[in-house]
Order: sequence, then structure tokens, then C-alpha cells
Amino acid sequence: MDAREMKIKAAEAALTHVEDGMRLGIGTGSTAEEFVRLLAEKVAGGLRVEGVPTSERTARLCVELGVPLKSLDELPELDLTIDGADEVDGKLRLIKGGGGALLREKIVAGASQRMIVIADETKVVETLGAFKLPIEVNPFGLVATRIAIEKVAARLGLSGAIALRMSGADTFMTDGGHYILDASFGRIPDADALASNLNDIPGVVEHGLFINMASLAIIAGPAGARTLT
Ligand code: ABF
Repeated sequence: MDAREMKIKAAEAALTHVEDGMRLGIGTGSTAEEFVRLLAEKVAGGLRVEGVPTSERTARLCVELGVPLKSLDELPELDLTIDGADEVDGKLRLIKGGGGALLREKIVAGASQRMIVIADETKVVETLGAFKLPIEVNPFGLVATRIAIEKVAARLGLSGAIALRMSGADTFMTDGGHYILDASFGRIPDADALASNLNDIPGVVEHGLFINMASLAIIAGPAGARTLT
């Protein structure tokens, strides 16, 4: 089974959790896009759902494939969000934001009763941190915010490069008009402490540690899909 087939397997398994009439948060990334494609087929077959997309990119795909969308303000309480991840550990803690949509992803997941993560086996880790931690920051005071992040990291025994994300020659800009700093901390033994310390930095808009948000992860590997709870 190749990487795409594994993503489709995870997306198929997630689709079994979708019921008629549900208000859905719809994630971002290549795995979430496989879910959107399968969901669109069900919608074409008569399934009634309303989706809130977590990015402009996902919104465009949903519109193209005919998945009905609403804004989060129109639909502020959601039944279920289905989204990908960059890393997931055994306690369903996640690193997200590789695709740059972490702020909307976290707001949408936070507005949902349940969040199901869909991923392939390569995303499962014992300890978070091999993937660079995306931190969304306000462009104002970028240098001061980066220094504050370094200080927080040092207090927790973490170090490593903190790089401004680029898109070609330009600074990468999120859907919300913010920048992303990608922090190469390596192994993060206390993700909970890092998450709460980052939350306290004024210039940090949001970070990619998703703690206590996912209720289930569907992990697809060569032998099929398994769940983590
Ligand atoms: C979103 O897309 C992100 O939070 C995560 O960064 C990324 C995962 O993408 P993919 O499914 O393409 O690996 O879910």
C-alpha cells in the first residue's frame, strides 16, 4: 500500500463516523483532502452534512466537489471535526500546522464535540518533536516574540533553531495574516508545559501542539487502519 492509499484507508474509516445531518469541521492537508473527496461522493449520493472548512484551501476543494459549506459563525457548534496531523503520540497529543492552517484548525476543533485525527503510521511517535513545531505569530514584534519563545524553551530544557517559514522568496502568510515560526526543538518531553508556556507569550497567536483535543485517531498502515483512543 502506498502513502496515498494509506491516507484513503484512514479517510474511509473516518467517514464511517459521519452521520446524516452532522455539522462537520473539515481539516486541511493531503489526508483531509482524501476525506473531502470521499465525503463529496456521499453527499452526491444524498448524505446531508454541513461543513466548516479549516482553511481557504479546503474551502476551495469543498466548493469544487460540492460539499456544502457554512462559516463557523453560521455554525458555531459542530458535531465532529476530521483532520490530519503531523505527529500523534500515544496520548493523542498532536503536532499540527505543517500545512499552515493550525489556528483555524484549532478553533474549529475547539468548537466541535469530537475530533478524529486521520493519519498514516509515519505520523505516530513515542514523544512529540521530531517534526518542527509550527508557532503562528503576529508579524508585529516578530523578533521579540522569537526571543520570548527561546526563553520559554530554555526554561523547559529545549533548544534549537526557530525559523521564519518562507514561501519561495516571500514570508509565508497564514489565512489569518500571521507568520509562522518553525521550531526545531527535537524531542519535547513535556508537551503540556510547552503548550501552556507558549500560550502565555503575547505575540504567539497559536501553536501547533493540540493537547486534549483529539478523541480518536485513525492510523492507517500497510495492514489496514487501527484506532488510538
Ligand atoms: C493539517 O495538514 C495540518 O495540521 C498538518 O500540518 C497537515 C497534515 O498534512 P498531511 O495529511 O498532508 O500529512 O492537518
